[in-house]
Order: sequence, then C-alpha cells, then structure tokens
Amino acid sequence: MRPANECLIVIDVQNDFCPGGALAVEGGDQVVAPINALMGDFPAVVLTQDWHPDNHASFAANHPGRSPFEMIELAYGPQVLWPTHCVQGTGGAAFHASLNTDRADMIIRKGFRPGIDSYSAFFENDRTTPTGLDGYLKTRGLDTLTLVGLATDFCVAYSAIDAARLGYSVTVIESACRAIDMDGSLSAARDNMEKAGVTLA
Ligand code: VGL
Ligand code: ZN
Repeated sequence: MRPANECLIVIDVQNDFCPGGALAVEGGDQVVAPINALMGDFPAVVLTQDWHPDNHASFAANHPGRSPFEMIELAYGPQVLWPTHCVQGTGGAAFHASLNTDRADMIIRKGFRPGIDSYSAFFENDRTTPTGLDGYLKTRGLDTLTLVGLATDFCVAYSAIDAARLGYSVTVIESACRAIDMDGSLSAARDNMEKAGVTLA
C-alpha cells in the first residue's frame, strides 16, 4: 500500500467513452483492468464522472448547423463541439460495468452546468469555477496524485495540469489511459503536461 497522502484519481471511465459509446475512445475499455489493479495500492480512490444535461452547450446537436468536432466560441472561449455524450442518468453516463466502483471514497461529477463544459476534475472550462475536488483532497491531506482514465488528451490532461498548478505532486500512468487524439491533441497534451511539471509514467 502506498503512503496515506496518496490518491488515485480515475477520470471518466464511462460507457460513452468506451467502444460502442457515443464518444468512443479507441481501446477505452482496456484501461479498466489496470485501473482496478492499481486501486489495491492506494489508500484513497476518487472517481470522476462526466455528467451533462441534454441541453449542454458542448453538444453539437444543440447548435443548429454545426457538427461534432468543430470549434465554436462560447462566453469563456473556444470550445470543441462533441457528439451528445454522458447525459445524466443514461447508460452512456454510467461507469464501465467492470470498473470497481466499490473502492471509491468519492465520486465527483462535472459538466452539469448547461452553459459550461468541464474537462478538468478541478475547474470548469472557464478555468475559474471550482468543482470542489481541491477542497476535498486538501482537507483529507491527500497531496500526491496519480491520474488514470479517459481521455488522456482532454479530461486527464486538463485535470493533471490543474492539479500541478494547485501544488499537487502529479503522475499520469499513460498505460492506464487512452486518447481521443484529434488534430495532434495527444502530443500537445503530453507537452503541456510535461511543461506543467506532471510526471508521465
Ligand atoms: C471528455 C470530451 C468531452 C473526457 C469529456 O472525458 O476526456 N472529453 N467530455
Ligand atoms: Zn463531456
């Protein structure tokens, strides 16, 4: 078991990001077995869950004439338009059936405000609205984080970079992550994580 200040953060291992899902990440389901195995080593485990209302501003379907994977400008800046995914209460928003959710001390939901997306587990895409996770980790004395899950180049990378900026020691285990990888987003995310001081393992 790792020391008491260490936490495993499992990002968005949900059906819609796995093969057959609405925003499927290639090999997304392959992260489940290594993540379940890692849980046994950590004294604390947090899961995140992408959790959108069906009128969410990140869905291309809510912008007539626009298509998934186009960019638009929202009040807080540029935003990728996604296929409708992880709608609250649907099977697509549920965790992968084989993910061991019993080990989770905390499940943090994000992206539930209709007008703002949330890739990071710490801040929404305006970079200022907090999710509350920082307070949870700090009040439990968890200062050393290992991140795994989906997708490497969006929610995992944004979470890792925010965590490093907030002063956590952060490692991403890439073999327990999979990427969307659109327009070079994976190599950009890896560069940005390294610049932010995140360890890529
Ligand atoms: C994610 C795009 C939209 C992710 C969530 O979990 O990486 N990506 N919503
Ligand atoms: Zn989403």
